Amino acid sequence: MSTDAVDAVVVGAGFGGLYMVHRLRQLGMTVQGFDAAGGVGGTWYWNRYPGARCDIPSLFYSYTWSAEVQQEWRWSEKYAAQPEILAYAEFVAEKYDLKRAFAFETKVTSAVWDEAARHWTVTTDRGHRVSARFCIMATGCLSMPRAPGIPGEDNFEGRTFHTGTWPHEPVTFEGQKVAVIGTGSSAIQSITEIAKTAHHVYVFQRTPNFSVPARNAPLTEQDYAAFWEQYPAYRQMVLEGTAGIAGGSPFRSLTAEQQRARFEELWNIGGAGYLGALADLLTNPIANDAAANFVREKIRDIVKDPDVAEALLPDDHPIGAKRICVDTGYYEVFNQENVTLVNLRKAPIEAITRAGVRLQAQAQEYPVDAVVYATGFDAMTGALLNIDIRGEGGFSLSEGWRDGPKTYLGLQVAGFPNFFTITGPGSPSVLSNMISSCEQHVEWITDCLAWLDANGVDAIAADPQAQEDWVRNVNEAADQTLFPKANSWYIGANIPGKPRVFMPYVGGHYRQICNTVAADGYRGFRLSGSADRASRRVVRT
Ligand code: NA7
Repeated sequence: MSTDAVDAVVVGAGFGGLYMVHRLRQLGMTVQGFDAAGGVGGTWYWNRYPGARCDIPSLFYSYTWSAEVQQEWRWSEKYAAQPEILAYAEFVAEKYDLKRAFAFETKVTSAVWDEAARHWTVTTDRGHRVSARFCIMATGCLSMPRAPGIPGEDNFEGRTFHTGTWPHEPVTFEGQKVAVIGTGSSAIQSITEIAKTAHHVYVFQRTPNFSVPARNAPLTEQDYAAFWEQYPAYRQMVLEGTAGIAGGSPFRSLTAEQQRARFEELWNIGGAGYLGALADLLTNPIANDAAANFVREKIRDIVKDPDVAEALLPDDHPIGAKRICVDTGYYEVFNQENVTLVNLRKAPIEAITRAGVRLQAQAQEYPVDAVVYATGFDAMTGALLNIDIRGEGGFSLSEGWRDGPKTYLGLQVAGFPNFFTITGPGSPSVLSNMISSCEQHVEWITDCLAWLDANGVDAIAADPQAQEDWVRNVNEAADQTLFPKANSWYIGANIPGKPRVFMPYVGGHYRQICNTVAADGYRGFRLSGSADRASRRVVRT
């Protein structure tokens, strides 16, 4: 097998990988990208289920690194739907000729650090073998769909779907009976769409979730004008690392009436901004209860059948400690004749049968034409650990992360030189605006690579002690909040046997910490070797 040589391999053609390729090229590096998908877009390539939509406003879920893209692209709605976000990724990829860097429909199977040669050897399921000085993982946080592992899944004779790997061809549920398994964000978005045409939708709920109305709407000229007016201040907040941080007052500084007015105001505005109702909503259990009770009241108001309403009330986690869902008519859909909530707390699913879904104990069966698994992802670490990644001494990442992921700043792993993770565990990632976080990591990595060359440094890897300190910091930050109180995918609780470690960094000032580390000559990183690397660039013909 011949080995192709480049300066850097980038795994993933989502928003992180696309921008990374662009910046590497600007450094004059040769790049080989890989993606299992047939095109760019990452999570937005795969999640084509009905109703798939971003839960961050489109104007903010946009790249800021290209003034041309900002001027030329126009979002049609406050919260863009999946096809529009995918079109945006394609627009950027075309504009900057980024697709050329990628081999699509190609899964990376291994990445192995060659100690002597000081480079990574990356192999794929299509026979590529590429050597690269840098290996950059832009593999996404929600890119490894999780099959629920219910007995009999293969026996079902109807159509089966997973929201995270939705087919490209049009899917119709017109006149059909459909089972949707799960009530997370993907289910909550898809149920309302599927119920528009299906004969009947059975919603199999194990754990109720909090959802707030999106109040989506077309974007107007005035919306754009208002956005550009506040843009410099927003950009400043992004750079200071304070964008998206709750701006409300603390619970105790408000009277009960004022609290209620605040909840009502944000409920009416719509969106996940509800969690910013109080400054201490995610740290103070009493404040959290008040915000949660307000939503429970809304559910009782909206859902006409009191038994169904009761079953929909989230009761096992603080609001926001699991990712809050943002919906369009979710609770209302249970007032439709053609939607039934199946409460799995009364009787769990025993098996998928040839004809549908059978519950335990009750021996009740729901015959359906289609089953939609909206059962989530092996989040944050799943895609990385699906690749055989080996660093110094052949040590594998899966061995190193057996008790949970360990990184320094969510950017690097001790023992894995010149290996970077964009929005890796231990960085704000899924608890931030993912596009902003991708940009920040890409820019930090770009600066780092330029600095290595400028200083004649061959390789960089996290120092084990700095990594331990950072992991402790990530845990301590989480312990100051209510996040660890939920069995969420943030903590790996949705995957049987996955170590329970809170993965995103919620301590604040993250961007400044990364900048200071760099300004201090990459404090906490081990720098090794010295070579005139810039003149040893891999040139591709
Ligand atoms: P989530 O939020 O992980 O939701 C998965 C849902 O599937 C959740 O309600 C689970 O219930 C349910 N589930 C999983 N396995 C089963 C079985 N075996 N039986 C019944 N129900 C099951 O994934 P999503 O795709 O909705 O959203 C992921 C993120 O994407 C979201 O947070 C946004 O950031 C975008 P459980 O709670 O485990 O009882």
